[in-house]
Amino acid sequence: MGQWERFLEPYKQAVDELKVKLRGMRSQFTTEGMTSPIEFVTGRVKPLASIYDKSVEKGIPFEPSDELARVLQDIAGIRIMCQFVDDIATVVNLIRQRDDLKIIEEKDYITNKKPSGYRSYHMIAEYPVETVKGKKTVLVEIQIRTLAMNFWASIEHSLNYKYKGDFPEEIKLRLKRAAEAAFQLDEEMSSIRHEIQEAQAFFSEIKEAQNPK
Ligand code: 0O2
Repeated sequence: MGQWERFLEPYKQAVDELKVKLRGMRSQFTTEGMTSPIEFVTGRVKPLASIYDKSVEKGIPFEPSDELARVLQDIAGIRIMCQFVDDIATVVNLIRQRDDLKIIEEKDYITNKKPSGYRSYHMIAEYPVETVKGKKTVLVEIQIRTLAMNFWASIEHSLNYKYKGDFPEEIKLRLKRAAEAAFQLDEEMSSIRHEIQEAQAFFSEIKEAQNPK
């Protein structure tokens, strides 16, 4: 097994475990007949090419090391998507209460959006992974955002890949406008949250009546 593969193994395990655990939270809410603040959860181990780019950007050697793991912080990444902006605070509190995650840093890019227009709530946490050689604590970055924030970020991320961060002025302007539109969408949805949730509860009752467990 290669040295990178060995180094990344606990991060892969952390991502796999946390996806199951956080998706479990969603189904617990549903089972309890409550609306879940979590819409869906994704996760990834940072690809080697991105680890390379970030190590160059941060000025650290591109090699599997404790320094790299400490500086990068997001080798293991989890993303939690919510329907409404208010759900984000609920999810943040649920995560703060967990015994298996020790939060070491929080970055609120919702109150303080990035100059690019990026909005999201980031939590950096320590997570213990049981390995055959004993316990290994790894850092995990958890990004919590609405569906609208996620839509904007994934489009901007692909364009960033294309233009390597050097956007033509026209694209920059359009992205700013799109970020504003995503913000307005979140505001509008929040204002009719009650109606939306009533309709969703109604439809899930119908579905359950049609397919009883
Ligand atoms: P990927 O491909 O998602 O892994 P720094 O950039 O060094 O000042 P830091 O500490 O590295 O900041 O992390 P930061 O900015 O808190 O969060 C980094 C991650 O947040 C990014 O990871 C993205 O996932 C996301 N992110 C931050 N800013 C933006 C943005 O302007 N647009 C988009 N689309 N995503 C953003 P990576 O490693 O850059 O990318």
